[in-house]
Amino acid sequence: MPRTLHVLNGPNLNRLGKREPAIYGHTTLAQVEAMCREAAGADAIVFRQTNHEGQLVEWIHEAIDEAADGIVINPAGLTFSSIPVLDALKMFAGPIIELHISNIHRREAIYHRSLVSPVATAVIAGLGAQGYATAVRSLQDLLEAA
Ligand code: DHK
Repeated sequence: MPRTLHVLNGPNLNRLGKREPAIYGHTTLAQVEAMCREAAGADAIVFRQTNHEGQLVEWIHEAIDEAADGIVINPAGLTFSSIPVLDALKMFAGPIIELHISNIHRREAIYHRSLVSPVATAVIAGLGAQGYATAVRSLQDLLEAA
């Protein structure tokens, strides 16, 4: 039975490819989406990006209400500030992989304390854009093992 995986992205990720390429690389968000769909194989991908906290919260609600099988989320800057995103993720019963393109623990201190990690099944940080494909495949592995 094909699964549905939601890949949700927060602020400024729409500018991947031209945003601080020394940190985030040259891969665009569209290319990231294609990488996720390729990695997913027969499973369906819902791929979204927003610069607005409330929209990200509502998309998490949709993943809950639509009984998504898993979530990959890069909350971007909201990782470190958003109680609403954390509270929404607490309501999701499936596996959650928190994904960061950069290794947030090697960056400025403001990026070191994720509010999301306590509710994430796993955290991937520092693999670059390829981390998204790794996160999708890891979700599939977690779901297979469940
Ligand atoms: C993306 C962002 O936009 C930053 O705010 C995070 C994360 C890091 C990333 O590496 O994907 O700190």
